[in-house]
Amino acid sequence: MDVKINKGILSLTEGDISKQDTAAIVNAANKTLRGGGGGDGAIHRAGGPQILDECIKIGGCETGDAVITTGGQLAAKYVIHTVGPVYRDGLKGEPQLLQNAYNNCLTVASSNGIRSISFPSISTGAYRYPMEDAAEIALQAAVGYLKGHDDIELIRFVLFGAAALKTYEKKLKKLS
Ligand code: AR6
Repeated sequence: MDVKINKGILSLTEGDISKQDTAAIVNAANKTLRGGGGGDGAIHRAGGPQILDECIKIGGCETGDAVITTGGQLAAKYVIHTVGPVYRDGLKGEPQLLQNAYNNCLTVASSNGIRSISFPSISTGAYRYPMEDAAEIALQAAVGYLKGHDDIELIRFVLFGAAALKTYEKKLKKLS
C-alpha cells in the first residue's frame, strides 16, 4: 500500500528489512549496539563486520536516540541504528520514547542527505510493544514528517508477516 503525502510516498510492505534497497534502513537495536536477534541480527549478518566495527566506535545509543553507520555489504548505503523502548505498561514514557526513535531516525537521515528510508516496526518484537499502538505512533511520526518536510521522498515500513502489515494498513487508512 502506497500513499502520497505532500511531496513524498509512505509505503507499507511485507518483507525483510535487511534486503531493502532504500538509501538507508533502520535497525531496531539495543543500547549496546553490539548486535542482537530479530531484525538487528539479520542486518549484521547480511551487512558484514564493518557495521559492527562502526557501532563499537560509536559506543552505544540511548533509548529514543539514533546513530548512523555504513550499510557495509547491504543494498542500503547506510544503517540508522535506533533503540526503541522496552514496553512495560505504556505508562513509563514508552509512547514518547517510541516517537523519539522515529523522529530522530528521520532527522539523522535528513542531515545525511538521505532521500529514501525503510523502517521495521520498532519495539514490537523482543521489546513487546503492542503492534496496534506502535503502528499508530510509527505512522503518525512518518506522516507528520512528510507533511512538514520536502527532502525525504520515500518512507517505507517493512513489516514482518501478514498480520503486522494488515495492522499498519488499517491504521494508515484511518490517518490519511
Ligand atoms: N525484517 C523486518 N522485520 C523484522 C525482521 C526482519 N528481518 N526480523 C524481525 N522483524 P525486533 P525490538 C520484526 O525484536 O522489539 C534485538 O535483539 C519483528 O517481528 O527486531 O525493537 C535488538 O538487539 C517485530 O515486529 O526489535 C534488541 O535487543 C519488529 O521487527 C531488541 O531485539 C521488531 O522486532 C530490540 O527489540
